[in-house]
Formats: sequence, structure tokens, C-alpha cells
Amino acid sequence: MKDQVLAALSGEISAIARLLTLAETAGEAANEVHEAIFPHSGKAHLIGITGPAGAGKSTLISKLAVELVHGGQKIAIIACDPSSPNSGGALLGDRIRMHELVANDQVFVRSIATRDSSGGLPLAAFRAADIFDACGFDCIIIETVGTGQNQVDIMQAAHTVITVSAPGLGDDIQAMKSGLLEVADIHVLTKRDLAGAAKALQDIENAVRMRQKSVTADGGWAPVVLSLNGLSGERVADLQQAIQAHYNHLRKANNLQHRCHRMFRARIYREAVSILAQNFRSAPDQHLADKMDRVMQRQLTPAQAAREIIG
Ligand SMILES: Nc1nc2c(ncn2[C@@H]2O[C@H](COP(=O)(O)OP(=O)(O)OP(=O)(O)O)[C@@H](O)[C@H]2O)c(=O)[nH]1
Ligand SMILES: [Mg+2]
Repeated sequence: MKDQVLAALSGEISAIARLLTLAETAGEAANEVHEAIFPHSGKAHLIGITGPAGAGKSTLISKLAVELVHGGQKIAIIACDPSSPNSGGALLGDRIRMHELVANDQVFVRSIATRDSSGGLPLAAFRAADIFDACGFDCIIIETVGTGQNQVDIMQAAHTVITVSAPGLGDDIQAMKSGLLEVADIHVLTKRDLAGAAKALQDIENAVRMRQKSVTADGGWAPVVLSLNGLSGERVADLQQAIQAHYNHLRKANNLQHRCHRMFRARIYREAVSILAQNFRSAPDQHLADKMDRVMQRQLTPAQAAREIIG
């Protein structure tokens, strides 16, 4: 394992791929890899991109990655697949759309199945991000589908948070406004070539402006709203500039430190929840049955039973 870690740290692609596979399997080996890698991480720019299914995230990320590579950066893309029975197509779709990137050795695309029951981003995605970071990738993009609270929570684990929406998504945009507005640094409306794009952009701008009135500015960063066409690449350069501007902003004063606090708080919380769930699941059946009986007889509250089971 030590040799593999050293090979990966020196940038050897096959060694990186093996570590990524190991990191995805929950258990001792995954922990060992992560513990060896983590001290070498902390240099990359982590970008979280989220939005409703089919909004155009992967199409945009492909174009964005090409721009970033032209700017001299080495890019990793982590696409999270919700691994529902219907999502096989979406994952395959991502692979096809990102196909143009496969030939480019400055871009590494990795799909990760979201297996955890909460439906959120799996911790494995962040382990993967740490591996890419330690192994010399400058910029790591994590794509997740969704608009709910899980995404809001987990997106706090990125340096720069970007929402992607598109005309005609209606309620999805509403849902996104409620939570992600609070955490997103950049709001992208893609598919600006479609009817209704101007109105959808206006809606997002209004929602962002309302939020700014009610919340004190995040270290002075005013969220950017922009529209582009992910298929043709029109105005993708504007997004690249906004990302760079946000990163420059983070590097001023204590902003990066504040953001990193927020990032690790979100991650530690998720790790803690995962450990507790694991403890619960590994409790012996008999132990669980005993507690259940006592709850049924009103000798224990469910909360007392939970505390006794988790220990
Ligand atoms: N007209 C138009 N179509 C677009 C644009 N961007 C993406 N699309 C199309 O929208 C569809 C969905 O694009 P994806 O990039 O797969 O969207 P996604 O958000 O990654 O989808 P999931 O990962 O499945 O949630 C595809 O058919 C794209 O070709 C755009 O700017 N204009
Ligand atoms: Mg996608």
C-alpha cells in the first residue's frame, strides 16, 4: 500500500485509480489510504456543482474543464451517481458526454455511486477529492444532482459552490432557491438558447437580491448570477472568470480559513453520522431485540434505547 501511495503522490495515473477504488470500499483499507493521503492534501481548489436532474451540469462541466485545462490546470471531475434503478442511463450519459475529455490526460473523470441511504453525496466523493488533491490536481469539480437539504449540507464542503439551473425547470428552481441560495457563490442559468431563459435568469437574480438583503454578506462576496450555453460553450469563459474571482476572494484576509472551517465542519458532521449509523447497524440482533422489548413495555424511551445501543 505504501508503494502505491508514493506512486500516486508522484502523479502516476494507474496508482491514483487504484487508490480511488480502494477509497470507495468502506472499511479499514479505505481508512488507511485516506490517512496516508490526507496530510498531503490542501492545495487544490474544490468546486461543487449542483442542480436539478437534466439541468445541463455535465455538459457545462465538460466545456468548463476544457477551458481550465487551456489555462494550464490539471482537472479532476467526480460525478456522483445516485445509483437508483433509473440512473444507469444518466451515468452512461455522463460518460458519453464527458468522452471528449477522456483523451485529455490533464482531465481525470471519475464516477462515484451514492450508496448512502440519506441520498446525499457519499463521503467517498470527498475521500476521492482528497486523493486527487494530494496527487497534484489543481482543481476538483464535484457534480451532484439535487436541490434538497442534503445537497445544501454537503455543498458546504466545497470551496466554491455553483448551482446550475435551466429554463423550464419551474418548481425545481423554486426548491433550489429555498436552500442553496444560502450557500451558493455562483448561480448559472444554462441553456440560454432556450425559450424562457431571460425570465428564468430574472427569477434567479431577484431571488439572489432578496437573499442579499436578509443575510449579511459572506466575507464581502456578492453571489454572481450568469447565463450561458453549455452545449456551444458560449459565455463559459464568464463562468471561468467568476470562479477565478471567487477563488481570489477566498485567498484574501481570513476568507479561506473561514471557508475551510465550514467545509470541515460539514465533513466531520457527516462522518459522525456515518459512524453512529454503522454502530447502530452492527449492534447484535439480540441486543436490539432486548431494547425493543423494553421500549414496547414503556420501560425505556426510544431515545434511551438509542443511547444504550450506540453506547
Ligand atoms: N439547448 C441546450 N441544451 C443543453 C445545454 N446544455 C445541456 N443541454 C442538454 O440537456 C440535456 C441534459 O444535459 P446534462 O449535461 O446531461 O445534464 P445534467 O444536469 O448533467 O444531468 P444529470 O447528471 O442527469 O442530472 C442533454 O440532452 C444536453 O445536450 C444548452 O446549453 N442548451
Ligand atoms: Mg450529469
